[in-house]
Amino acid sequence: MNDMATVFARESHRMMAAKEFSSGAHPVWCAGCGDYGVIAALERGLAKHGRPPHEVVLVSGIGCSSRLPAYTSCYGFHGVHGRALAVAAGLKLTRPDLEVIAVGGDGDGYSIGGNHFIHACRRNVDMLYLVMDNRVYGMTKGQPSPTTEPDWDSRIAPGGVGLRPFNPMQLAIAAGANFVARGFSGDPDGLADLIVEGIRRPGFALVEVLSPCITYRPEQMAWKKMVRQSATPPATDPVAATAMVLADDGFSLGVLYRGDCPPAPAAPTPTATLAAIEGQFALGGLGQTRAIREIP
Ligand SMILES: Cc1ncc(C[n+]2csc(CCOP(=O)(O)OP(=O)(O)O)c2C)c(N)n1
Repeated sequence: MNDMATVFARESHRMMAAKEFSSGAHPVWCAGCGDYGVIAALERGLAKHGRPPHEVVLVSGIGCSSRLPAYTSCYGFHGVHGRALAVAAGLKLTRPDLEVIAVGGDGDGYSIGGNHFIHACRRNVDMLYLVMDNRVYGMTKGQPSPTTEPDWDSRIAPGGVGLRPFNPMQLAIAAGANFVARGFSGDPDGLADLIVEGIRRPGFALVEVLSPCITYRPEQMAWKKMVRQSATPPATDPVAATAMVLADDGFSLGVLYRGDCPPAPAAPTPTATLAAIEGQFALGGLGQTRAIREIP
């Protein structure tokens, strides 16, 4: 083992403090945004989990909530709108040694990223997906999202969109996610526990967080009076879990579903060198490979 590897191995086994997961950069979020509670919970959860920041990668798309990776000391990839899960799944399958966590908003994950969401659940890739659901597109000034209530009246959608919101928990269970839980940004300790369990449970874990947008949806401040711990123990059968989720008003917190499907296997170790792979994609000039020139 070289010197750096020895340091890392030692680091992997020491107690971590939540503040070690903070980058020190001050979030640009509005004062009172629920996402402050989510990052506090994530830092506490990661400290409890015990892997050092350099072994954790946070992958996000675009949105206020998707800025989260920059506020942590973990590796981060703040990518393209709706594509966090595609990047995160690829990373986890090729680097199973890393703790991979995708984060973002309901617009990012359930609108433009909806297809990736379904297939990440279906593939059951071993990672955590933390969705900060404020039922609105915060960053782009308040458009309705797939989880917005049909009658939410706003300047951009007068009288409401009139569409039934979809239920992310139901969708995740139907598509094959192995762990489904709901947390609240106003309960960072409870959320931290859900995050730890979601990380540790093999397979795809969805932790949906009710995280109010105080700027475009100030009425969501009332959520703190509406949330409560789920009265039903977590279901282990997808049919029972679906029935439970459908009967719920969307404010029950805790683990809703714990499955036992084996996670997607890691990708085989590539045998080709990077230069050889690059060569296959080179178009013309000196980089053109024999293989490409031979294509009829
Ligand atoms: C391809 C593409 N389409 C649209 C946008 C504009 N856009 C940026 S963030 C966003 C929605 C973000 O909403 P959400 O994911 O709910 O996050 P929040 O800001 O509420 O945390 C949209 C539509 C974009 N950046 N890229």
